[in-house]
Amino acid sequence: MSVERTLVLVKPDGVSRGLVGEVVGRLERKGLTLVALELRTLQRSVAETHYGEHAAKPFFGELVDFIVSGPLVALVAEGPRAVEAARGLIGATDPVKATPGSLRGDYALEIGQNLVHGSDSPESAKREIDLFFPGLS
Ligand code: RTP
Ligand code: MG
Repeated sequence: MSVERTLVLVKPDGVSRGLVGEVVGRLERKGLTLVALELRTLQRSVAETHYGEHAAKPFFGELVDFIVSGPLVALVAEGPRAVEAARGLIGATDPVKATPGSLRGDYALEIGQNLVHGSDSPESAKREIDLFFPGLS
């Protein structure tokens, strides 16, 4: 089984609602290992690079405004198939459709404030980890 690393963000809504421990705890209890973790407020340019694949979408401006609106927790988690494992814990993009038991399914209602980000592929994980924690991918 190949060991992977993935980038997870507890978005500003998760930090302001006091859900950092819940997110980190679920990752840890699943068996993923924390490799890096930091509270930081993103520069707009970093947010635009991170979400660059969505630059042409109508919600891009709101997405960037939201992700820079306050401190977030960025972390790198490691484990077998870590990318897929973290996405499973996080749940579907639309929190109303996310399975109860997932983080978004349990704690969010709005697609624009869906609590957590997780890399969507090993290639995205490498790009995102290089952006947030150079040298750790
Ligand atoms: P994320 O990148 O934040 O982990 O979310 P995701 O993979 O589940 O979803 P993605 O397609 O990458 O979309 C990134 C974020 O953009 C917002 N979004 N809004 N209004 C809309 O239709 C819409 N679609 C996506 C969400 O906040 C989503 O997390
Ligand atoms: Mg995504």
